[in-house]
Amino acid sequence: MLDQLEKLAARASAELQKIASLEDLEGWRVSYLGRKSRLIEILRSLGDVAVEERRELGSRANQLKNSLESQLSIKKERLEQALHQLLEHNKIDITLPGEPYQPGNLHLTTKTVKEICDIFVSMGFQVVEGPEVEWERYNFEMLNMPAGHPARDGFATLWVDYQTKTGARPMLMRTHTSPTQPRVMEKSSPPIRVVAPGRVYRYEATDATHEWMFSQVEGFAIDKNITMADLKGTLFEFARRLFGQDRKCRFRVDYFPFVEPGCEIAIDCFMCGGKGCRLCKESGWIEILGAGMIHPEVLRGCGIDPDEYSGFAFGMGVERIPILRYGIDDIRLFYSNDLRFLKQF
Ligand code: FA5
Repeated sequence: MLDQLEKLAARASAELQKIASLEDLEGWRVSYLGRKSRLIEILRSLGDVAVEERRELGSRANQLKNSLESQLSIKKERLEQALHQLLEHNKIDITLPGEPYQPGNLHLTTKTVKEICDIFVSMGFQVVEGPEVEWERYNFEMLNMPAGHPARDGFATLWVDYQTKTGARPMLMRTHTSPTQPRVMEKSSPPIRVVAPGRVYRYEATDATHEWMFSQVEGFAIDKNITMADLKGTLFEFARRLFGQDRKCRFRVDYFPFVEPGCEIAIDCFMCGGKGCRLCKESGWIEILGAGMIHPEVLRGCGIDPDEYSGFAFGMGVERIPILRYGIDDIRLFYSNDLRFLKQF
């Protein structure tokens, strides 16, 4: 028994040295000095021990109990001191004034894209995104604009400096969001109803209504028996929801190689009320989107049979919508990072 006590003393002291937290110290106390600990058990059972042995064992057990108790209180004091120092060191003065911070807000373009997409989502369209650095194949060829097609000139292109082994340079900054059409068509089959927002790039001189980088939202629907009436109904409903019933919409024939027939929608100029001004280039109208029935060749090129399916597509300039709504007279304000402008929306 005496031998057991000595081993217990050695183990308890060794363990105590390793303890680094008050929680662990409490655990140590319970196992060596708690009611169910071996030491207390020995003390409790002294009555059953032979008289000759009892005195020595009792005195050693009590000695050990006192020693462990004093080691415990020294350790506790040290740990509390260390904790106190740590808290003092990291003390936060909550009475000091806070650092002022400027709350941010979403960019006007981001908000508008979200609003446009929400309208189409409520009509059953799904939102997808395509890459901004695009292959010539998707941006032009699969949209019925093979190399040398004159319509390519309308999309003043920023080419990426990347050359294939054969010397071709097929990579570009997408000039419109229409490449999402072949990308989606290749991977899925009708019925398809998709809107695809994103940034596009054009190598062109900037003015009040033209930027070299701007945003578009593409939309297209492909199914059996889709007609021009579906396109018109969808876009008029969209324009009414976005601009209200009062704004006038003009639906006019236009040409894009990837649709047949093609059209454009314009909204009457808010600034001059349709009389003609700098913003609308004296026309009274601001064009917001191009659209049409997807060309059968485009469908066929993506593995969709044009005798069975038809579809409509549209692509709108995002910035032109807040321009119309809030009377912003220069598109260049959007990306010149002037917080006085951006914080208004
Ligand atoms: C296109 O980009 C076609 N991909 C649209 C389309 C899609 C037609 C599907 C048919 C079917 P366009 O180049 O016209 O078309 O551009 C579409 C819209 O983007 C324009 O109506 C205009 O609102 C906006 N936009 C065009 N160029 C600029 C520019 N430089 N800065 C700001 N917005 C522009």
